Amino acid sequence: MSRRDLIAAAAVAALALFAFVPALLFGAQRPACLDLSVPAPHDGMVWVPAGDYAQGDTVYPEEGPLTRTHVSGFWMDRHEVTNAEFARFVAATGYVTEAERGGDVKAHPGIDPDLLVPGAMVFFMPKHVNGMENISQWWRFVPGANWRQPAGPSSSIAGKEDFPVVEITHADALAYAKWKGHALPTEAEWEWAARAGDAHPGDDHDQPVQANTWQGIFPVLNSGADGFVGLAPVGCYGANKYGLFDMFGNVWEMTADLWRPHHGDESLPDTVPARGAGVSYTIKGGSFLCAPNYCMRYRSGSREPQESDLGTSHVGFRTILREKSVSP
Ligand SMILES: [Ca+2]
Repeated sequence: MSRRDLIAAAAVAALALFAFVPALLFGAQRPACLDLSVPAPHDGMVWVPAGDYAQGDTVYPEEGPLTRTHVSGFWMDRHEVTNAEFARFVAATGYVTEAERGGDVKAHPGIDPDLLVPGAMVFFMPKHVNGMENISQWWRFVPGANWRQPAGPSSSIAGKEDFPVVEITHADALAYAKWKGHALPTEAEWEWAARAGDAHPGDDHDQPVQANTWQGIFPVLNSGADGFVGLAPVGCYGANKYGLFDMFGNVWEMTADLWRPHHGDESLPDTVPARGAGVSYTIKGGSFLCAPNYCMRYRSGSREPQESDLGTSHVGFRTILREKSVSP
């Protein structure tokens, strides 16, 4: 997602009215969540062993071509970074996030100044939509939205200490990771961790049961059949074979990699300024907004670009530790 997506002209589309489907609103059952008071070994991380696999998938064009990839073993946070964890980082360092500071006009020439004030993107569920091309029907840039008040000044994270931190930018996530002595995973590392040992692509195409995704018709009807209609605390669903929670759904997760439109494209340099229009990083795993009718990206091979200095309410992150000396 980028600021320019918001102001793109909507394509003409038939008026879609989804006034009510009351039957789907019954029967939701909340799963039991991970008890974060129980300490995990290696400071909440699990070991992801080395592997070779066919990276990518075949559902959307940006997932190809399938590419043979090797990753070395690494430690990975077993759950997404929580509000409580990010608060400890901010308390220790005095760090101020980019959403709290606002965008840099030099990095976004020609953009509407209203999209550069301190703030971030917030998802709102519309009552109806006119086609699916214009994302501003369900996404808004909200002045004052940031990790402390993810839906804007009238919201807060009180009581949501175990929810994944959101409205975080790539630079914010990197700063947290460095403070911990960790790193952000590469796309290849993240995808291998999400595969959990399955070297073959395409085995995870079905909407996952053990994940916080969207049940119903995006963006107008969410039955909440998986227990949550919005974000969930981390660790509410079963872990994968490596012990990793919420790799699919809940929040998209940032990687260290600059966005490339497909695998094998080496036309971009490895290092560019972290800020600026057109600079996007790859995010993985889908979010609570992923639904079969719109965004089947609750899969290991799915990927999207995320503007480097724009926080949103459905993107978070987890960190890794490349330290062979402490591997099992
Ligand atoms: Ca996730």
